[in-house]
Formats: sequence, C-alpha cells, structure tokens
Amino acid sequence: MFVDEARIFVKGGKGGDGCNSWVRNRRGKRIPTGGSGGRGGNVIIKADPHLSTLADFHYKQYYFAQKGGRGGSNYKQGKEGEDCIIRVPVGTVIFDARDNCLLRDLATPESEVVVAYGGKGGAGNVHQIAQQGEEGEERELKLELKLVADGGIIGYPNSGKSTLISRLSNVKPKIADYPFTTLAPVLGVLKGKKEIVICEIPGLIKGASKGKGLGTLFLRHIERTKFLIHLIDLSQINPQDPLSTFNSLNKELEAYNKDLLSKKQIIVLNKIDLLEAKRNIALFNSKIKQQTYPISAFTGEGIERLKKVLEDSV
Ligand SMILES: Nc1nc2c(ncn2[C@@H]2O[C@H](COP(=O)(O)OP(=O)(O)OP(=O)(O)O)[C@@H](O)[C@H]2O)c(=O)[nH]1
Ligand SMILES: [Mg+2]
Repeated sequence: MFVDEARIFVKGGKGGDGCNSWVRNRRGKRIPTGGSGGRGGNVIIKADPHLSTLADFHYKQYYFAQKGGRGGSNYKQGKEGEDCIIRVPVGTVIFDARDNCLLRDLATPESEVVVAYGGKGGAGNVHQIAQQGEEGEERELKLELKLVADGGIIGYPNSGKSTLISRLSNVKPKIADYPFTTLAPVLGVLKGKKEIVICEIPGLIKGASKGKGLGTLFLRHIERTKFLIHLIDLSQINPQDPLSTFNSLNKELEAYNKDLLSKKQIIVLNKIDLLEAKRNIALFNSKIKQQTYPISAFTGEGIERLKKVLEDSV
C-alpha cells in the first residue's frame, strides 16, 4: 500500500532521577554520595533509501525513547536512555502538527533530525538536594512524503503513462484500457549512460485542482523533479482544438502550484502506431511552438530518441 501522509506522536525519554544517598566518615559526619540520573533518549527520524511509503505509520503512531537510568549511591551516574530511531523514506518532510511549522526535509539518504529531546537527568545529592529527572520533549508530527525523482510523467488517464514508464524502466505497473488504472505514484529507474528516476503520477483531469478524479493529491511528488514528461494520447485530441487537453492539464498544474509550470516540459505525443494519431502529429505541431516527441509506447517507436532527450535533461 502506498501512503504518503501520516501523523505520529513522539516523546523523548524522561531523565533518570538523581540519587539521595549518604555515608558517614570516620568523624561521623554525613557525606552525600548520590550520583545524577542519566539523560533520557532522543527520538530521531532518519531517511532510509530502502523505504518507499509511510504505510507503517498507520499501524503504529506512538514512539517513545528510553528513560534515563537512576543515579546510584557511591557517586554512580545513571545510564543514558537509548534513542528511538524512526526510519522513513527519503523525501519525507516533517512538520510540527500543532502549527504546521516545517521541521526538516529529509531529502537525502541517511539524513536525520532529532524531533524530541530526552529530558536531563536529575542531579544527585553530591551536587545539591537530589532532583528528579526532567520530562522528555513531546510532539505531534505530520509526515509528508514527496518522492525524489528526476522526472515526472503527467497526462490524462489512459494516455499511456504506465506503458511508457514500463518501456523506459524496470517497473511493470498495471496497464489497462480504462481510466485511473494507476492509483498511486509509480517509480522506475531508466538505466542508460546515467540513472534517471522517473515517476508516473496518477491521471490528472480537468478540475483536478477542485478535487475531481483523484484530485491533485499526488502532485506534490513532482515538485522536486527536474523535468516533466507531458504525455498526450494523440489519438484522442480534438481536431477543432488540438491543444485543449495539453492546456487544461497545465492549468491544473498552475492552480496547484505556479512553480510547476516553470519546470521543463518534454511534450510527448503517444500512440502514433494508430492511424488517427499519426495523422494528428502535424495538426498538433502546427499549434505549438515547443518541440514535441511523437512515440508509440506500445511498439517502442521513438523511444530511443526520447531516452536521449531525458538523459540530456538531468
Ligand atoms: N495503440 C496504442 N495503445 C497504447 C499505447 N500506449 C498505451 N496504450 C494503451 O492505452 C491504454 C492505457 O494505457 P496505460 O499505460 O494504462 O495508461 P495510463 O496513462 O497509465 O492510464 P491510467 O493509469 O489509468 O491513468 C492501454 O490499453 C494501453 O495498452 C500506444 O502507444 N499505442
Ligand atoms: Mg497508469
């Protein structure tokens, strides 16, 4: 199951209590010997390249680090509490759920952040009157996963996105002749001169920014990409207005986040193995200034040229 949002509760370990202990010296005077408590463990979130979803956090939401050990007699310091390490996919963004304040964007593998510090251990009576350990910090967090990919494939449902990503890379998503076959982003790696990570975004439609279809829920996953492959089913364009689907999809991107429109778009015209699509190449190109790349994701025509363009885009 692909899950890209979660809420969790974290608490650092309580500091260990300081010890209250005394001995009498030879002259009968009482001397304090209580050691201090150990620090409570921290809660740390760490980016793990082997993970790809936040699904686990729907089953487990509470994370506590270990308590610090109590101080002992004879000046013995309490043990430090163990840290609690929470592993998340690379690309997880962490917010404080109370005020939506961004705490950290774990965009690189093995990057980490302390999200709740353990409490300080209480002083033993060697130092002063024995103290209790401090409570650990506690926080509610919102986690959002933004996949880390070089390029995103966007396009209307059924335009052939899954067929294309399976041509370009090693992944084999479900391909079918009905809209919304793909319901979660799909990641694939194109292996050539360079390794390029590509992400298929589930079908966007007109009105997606107002919640139609699957809405724009998945658009956050293309926010980090360097380029977009805008895929068009050339067998389905309107001869009176060949750019209508192309333009309306761009409007949805703009409504979600204007910055998405400034990303480099590689316009790919699909299904040219079909006669009506082949005839539409000239019609489409006559209405648009940018370069387009006609392909058949089905037969593989035009794919080698497209791969070169993608390699030059990263
Ligand atoms: N003739 C032809 N059919 C294609 C081509 N590419 C995809 N198709 C067909 O178009 C249909 C939809 O393909 P998908 O790859 O599932 O399309 P999608 O964009 O991923 O669709 P959703 O996940 O539902 O948004 C399938 O029946 C494919 O076989 C192509 O180049 N030529
Ligand atoms: Mg698909």
